[in-house]
Amino acid sequence: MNDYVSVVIPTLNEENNIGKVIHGIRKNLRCKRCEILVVDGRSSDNTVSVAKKLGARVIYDNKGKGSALRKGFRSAKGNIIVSMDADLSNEPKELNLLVESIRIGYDVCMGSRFMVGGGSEDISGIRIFGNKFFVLMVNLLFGSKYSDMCYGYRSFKKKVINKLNLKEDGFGIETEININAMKAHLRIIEIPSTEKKREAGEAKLRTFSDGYMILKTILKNIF
Ligand SMILES: Nc1nc2c(ncn2[C@@H]2O[C@H](COP(=O)(O)OP(=O)(O)O)[C@@H](O)[C@H]2O)c(=O)[nH]1
Ligand SMILES: [Mg+2]
Repeated sequence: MNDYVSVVIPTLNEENNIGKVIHGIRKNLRCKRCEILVVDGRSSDNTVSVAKKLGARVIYDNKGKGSALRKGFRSAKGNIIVSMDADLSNEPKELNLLVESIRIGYDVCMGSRFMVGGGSEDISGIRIFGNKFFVLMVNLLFGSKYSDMCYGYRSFKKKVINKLNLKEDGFGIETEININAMKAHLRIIEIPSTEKKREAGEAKLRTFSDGYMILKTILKNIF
């Protein structure tokens, strides 16, 4: 139990959510040593001051969610890393399941909204359709058995981050992780996760343009 857990949270204008997210982590995450690492995309609101006031470490990256996550993963001090959104859509009580999956030997653990026990209050019909299409495509192309993709609530063994060879700057990052975890023959587990509705502020993902980016991510990685 000498683990050190880093919870990496990309943020862009989440001043009304980030405080509750940090409190939720503190209340629920069972760990002796942990850090909350906020990777801010140069928010124009008070996200950074709220996060700092509540004791999070803050670093900056303004190239997109994927770029922010990559920077956060590099900077994380923990041997276990959790990626979590800042909009209160990820349940902090699921944190221990994510962490435990790494403790018992998996390299990557991915929350899934489409397994028994999972769900989403925040995904539209068109995004469910797109997600299912991408999941099917990746499963056929890379021999995986994923039930979800494009969902950011995950955990990682820090040691395997380099093997994931991550390059995506935007919302293609989750898909890139799914594909490269398969290519690197990592030990992968999915666990059910319930996605709540974003509490305040606006979603940054644009269904069609980011959907196109995700498609490009899949095609790029075939070769
Ligand atoms: N640092 C950084 N974070 C971002 C960026 N875009 C989105 N995020 C964060 O990534 C998380 C997921 O974004 P969100 O808009 O909720 O996407 P959705 O849930 O897929 O609709 C949230 O914590 C956002 O604040 C960005 O360009 N930079
Ligand atoms: Mg969201």
